[in-house]
Amino acid sequence: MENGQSEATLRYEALSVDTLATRLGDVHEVASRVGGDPASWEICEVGDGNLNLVFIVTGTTGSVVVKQALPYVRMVGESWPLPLYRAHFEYYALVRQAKRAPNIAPDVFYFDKPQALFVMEYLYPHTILRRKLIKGERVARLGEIIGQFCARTAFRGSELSLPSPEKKQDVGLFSGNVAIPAITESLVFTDPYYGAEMNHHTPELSPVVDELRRNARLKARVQRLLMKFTANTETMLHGDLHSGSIMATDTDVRVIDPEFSQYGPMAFDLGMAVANFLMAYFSQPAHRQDDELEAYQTWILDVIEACFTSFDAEFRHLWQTERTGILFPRALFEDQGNSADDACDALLEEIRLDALAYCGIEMHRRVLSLAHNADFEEIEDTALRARLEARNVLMGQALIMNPEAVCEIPALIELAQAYNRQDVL
Ligand code: SR1
Ligand code: MG
Repeated sequence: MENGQSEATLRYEALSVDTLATRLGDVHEVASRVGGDPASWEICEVGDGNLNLVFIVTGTTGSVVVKQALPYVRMVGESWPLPLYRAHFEYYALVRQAKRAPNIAPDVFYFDKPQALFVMEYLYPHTILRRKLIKGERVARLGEIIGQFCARTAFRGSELSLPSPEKKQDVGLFSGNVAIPAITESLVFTDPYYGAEMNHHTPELSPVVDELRRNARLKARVQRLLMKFTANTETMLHGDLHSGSIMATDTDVRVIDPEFSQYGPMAFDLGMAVANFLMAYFSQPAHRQDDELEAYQTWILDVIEACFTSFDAEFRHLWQTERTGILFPRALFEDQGNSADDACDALLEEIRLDALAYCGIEMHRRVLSLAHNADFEEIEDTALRARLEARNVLMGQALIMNPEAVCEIPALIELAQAYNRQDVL
């Protein structure tokens, strides 16, 4: 059974900076880390995400982060209710990630199920990667670590590795988290491709958007990918691996916020992460002076290449060393004198093609659907913003329609460079 208090404890109540110390002051896992008199704790609400409350709590000996779900979507308000139980799944995901990809997710110290809250490690001096990319800061081994994280969680959460009953039970558990996949299914896969109510986009981008939405072959292809997404329980995903879900220093990389975790296709997280690197790449002309633009954009492309290369290398390593599940068993291959290397190559190619297509969809939804990203959104000159977004939208379309053309990573990099030179608006 998962850790947590009984349902009989206090009724849910949203925390505030005024009530947090009283409510959590006598919780040993919190008080022992924060230190001092709870009445003197420094408490700030820092949630800048779309859904939850997030507090940093500091005392005489340290700091912790408290995250609590609200019964509605924070960015929209009470008109969009969202079940509190989603926080339980975020906690379950953090616990699983800690085992599957050690030292990347924050440590969790305390979980209160009825209050839909958990308390975790305060990452310091880490900052949100998206802000670093907008500022033009570099992070050592960024692509390598994200690729490794995606490979480890994909492989170790699947029946390539896990005992089948354990994995199937977990799929059963996560299938209770129905509200979260529904958001991804509409906001990511569907809304960008028609005039959905909550959508918005830069006005000057309209000619590109209108043409995209008239492309029936594109919409059919995205729906096939959605079908795969809804029907596929290959592994436990992070589910929202954008650059706001990554915190970093110049030399350390951590992945936070698996609040959109669900079982799904192995390629999904890799595709999302790369999409966010590509959006950082395309938005750079608005954030950098000419003298540093090219070098910084080249660094982002190197991050993308490293991400794919390290995903492949780590997946192959796990294939050799941890293939203990029911899939591709050694009994069928090595024990019969057959190599399983070709099977691994073929699977990796399929994952890469799907990742490229999911990448294209994420590139679309962040400029066309509800939840945009700051990389583009903070560009005040809307004509410039639209020009850069157009490159991003068109490359996204190419990735969805013909991922095979850029299955080799150097070709993907060349395609990004070609769109980066292209002016459609
Ligand atoms: C209503 S939530 C909107 C988006 O924010 C999160 O970051 C997810 O990406 C979700 O799709
Ligand atoms: Mg988030």
